[in-house]
Amino acid sequence: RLGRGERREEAVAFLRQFARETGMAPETLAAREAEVRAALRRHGHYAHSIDELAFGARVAWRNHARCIGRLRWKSLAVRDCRDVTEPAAIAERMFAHVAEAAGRSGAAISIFAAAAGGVPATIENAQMFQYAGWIGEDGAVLGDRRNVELARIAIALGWRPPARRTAFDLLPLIVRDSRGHRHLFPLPPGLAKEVPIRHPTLAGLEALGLRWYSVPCVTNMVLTIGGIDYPCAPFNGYYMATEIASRNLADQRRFDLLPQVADALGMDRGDQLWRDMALTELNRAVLWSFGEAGAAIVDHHVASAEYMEFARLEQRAGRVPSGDWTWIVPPQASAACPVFHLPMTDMHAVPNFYVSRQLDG
Ligand code: NRG
Repeated sequence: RLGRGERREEAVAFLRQFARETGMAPETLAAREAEVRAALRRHGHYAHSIDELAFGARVAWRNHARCIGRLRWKSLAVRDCRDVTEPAAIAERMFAHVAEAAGRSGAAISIFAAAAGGVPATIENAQMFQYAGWIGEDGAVLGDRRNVELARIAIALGWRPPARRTAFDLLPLIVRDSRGHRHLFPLPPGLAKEVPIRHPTLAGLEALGLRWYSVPCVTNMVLTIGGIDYPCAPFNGYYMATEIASRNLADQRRFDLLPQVADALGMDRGDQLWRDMALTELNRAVLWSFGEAGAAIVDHHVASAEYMEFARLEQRAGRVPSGDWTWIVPPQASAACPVFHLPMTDMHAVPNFYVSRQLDG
């Protein structure tokens, strides 16, 4: 991605930022800079120290303009997995990552090998957990429309889907090795902690049998630190309810469930605002169900308030927070959230995460 000169510039800028923000002695920085310059001259590559790696991953999160949940960027737990390179070992490590994540609410990242010369093994799925999309004989889709193709690929690679297909069939993990060959890893049973969606007061919703997995773990973004790319660096935090209720279950290109939800809740679809009512009650149901299940979740009002606090703290630290308004403003109660009224710009600062393949929310 970067030419040699650009990589050197990014590396030096990163080391200086690391030194500045961690209060490193000037001699220590000078020695490290010389070491990295020499490594880049000789190999076109250098290895981050564990502290540089952890700092770089946290700052990448802090810089990522699309994330509303950055207030706790300093607490990101960083797992150094750079010596884990075989697909089976990567799958095993990621199963452990999401199993740990289900029991705690903090954010974590597992960082596998950097791209040095060639591309190391990467994960093909956009997330650890995703529901398959099935096209029926009548052309209707069961499940997640976004994952029709991924389900086909998984089957072509030898996956045996459940005998009776449902709208919530979890797809296996697909890891691409450094030669480009794909390897399939079915999820261990019970790995995904799924939450059945019920409404606290309206009984009708439960009959739809909706559910969602509790841990969002993004597996298709590239982490870039100091000119070095980590194309396999899956991370997780926790859900904001609108991601599930206002987008995944509601979007016409995803589960497209608003009409069923409105009917199940006995709403009058002759009312001009039936969609708004269905969206609100579905958000209430997701928030309540996650809470009942003991799974971490945040609503868009709290998330917006926390983002405002993040922006304030960044300014106080003398930094300009990067923000992408079209991503930060929640798809629910937009102007009633303070972030709607906050001017934002995306500086595309590095370290950062960027999208290598498909990702739309
Ligand atoms: N919108 C996607 C998930 C994207 C990342 N969201 C998080 N990330 N909350 C979805 O599945 O709805 N995180 O690391 O917590």
